[in-house]
Amino acid sequence: MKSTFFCIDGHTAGNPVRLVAGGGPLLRGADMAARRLDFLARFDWIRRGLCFEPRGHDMMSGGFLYPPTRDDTDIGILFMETSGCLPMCGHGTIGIVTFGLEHGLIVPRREGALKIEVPAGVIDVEYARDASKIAWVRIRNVASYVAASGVRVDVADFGPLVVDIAYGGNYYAIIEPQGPYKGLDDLGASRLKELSRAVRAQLREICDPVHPLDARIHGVSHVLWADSPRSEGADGRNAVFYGEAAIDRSPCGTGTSARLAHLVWQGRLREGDPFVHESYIGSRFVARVEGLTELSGTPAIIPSIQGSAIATGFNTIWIDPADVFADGFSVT
Ligand code: PYC
Repeated sequence: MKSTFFCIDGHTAGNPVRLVAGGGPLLRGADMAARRLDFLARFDWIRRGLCFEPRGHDMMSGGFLYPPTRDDTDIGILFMETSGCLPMCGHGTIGIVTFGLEHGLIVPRREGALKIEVPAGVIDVEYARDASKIAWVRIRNVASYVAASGVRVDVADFGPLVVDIAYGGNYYAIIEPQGPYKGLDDLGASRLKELSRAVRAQLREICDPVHPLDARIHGVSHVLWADSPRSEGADGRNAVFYGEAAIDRSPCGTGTSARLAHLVWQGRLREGDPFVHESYIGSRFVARVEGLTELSGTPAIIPSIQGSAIATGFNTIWIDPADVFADGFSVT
């Protein structure tokens, strides 16, 4: 029997967000982290079917709303994308909150503010309405920190790179311009994807960063290529690789959080500093180092990310087990 999902599709700063507003499964688990594992164990076919071709594409990303497991939170979010179910997703949160509020799926206890449970922890969210629309969403993200620095990889047909690893809700390999990496414009999207796959594969053999407070969160999943800004008023630019073939069209919320932690660690940003981050396609998030903290003795920061999302339509999608491509596919 086919399974039907009622989705609100749209994008945050150009990167897709598919909010599954109906048809999501009931999950077991005492918190969103446990529910994430339950989803992956029993319902990952839904993610694959909704994210990969022919119903999705390499960049497809989104999530489900769930009742929270804690009295002090308004709602829970489970993220999905082609790379799996992320502990946290910034552009996804901005999109899901926007579409959820605009369509009455999220009812805030206090107008303008939400406390949201995600697999990586609890995040505070602020937003502003503009008539029936949500003008912007600001996330006060989970504590972000530098997990490793100076990791050397040698990429065939490219050269050696020194990579730092930082956490912003997911673990990022951060690569700054150096030696063979002259900047984003020198490479282009296809080459970035090829190189990212090679960098991530090598890193996964060398190290497995583990979250100091939650061992369920571990491993480098994303690769962030940093660069100087292209347009006036921006402080930096990046291209974030995820899954097997995606370059984030948004500046990437968790990537920006990791980058902020990295820049604070380097002494290039301080508490209170804003940071306007440009994406590969030139869209922007406004970020800020909201505070300094620590994670089991490791210095960390609390970043915020602000951006906006646009809903593009309703999408009723079914997955029919008789479809030879029910499980989706990707062409890399
Ligand atoms: O915005 O955090 C983000 C994100 C993760 C992967 C793609 N976007």
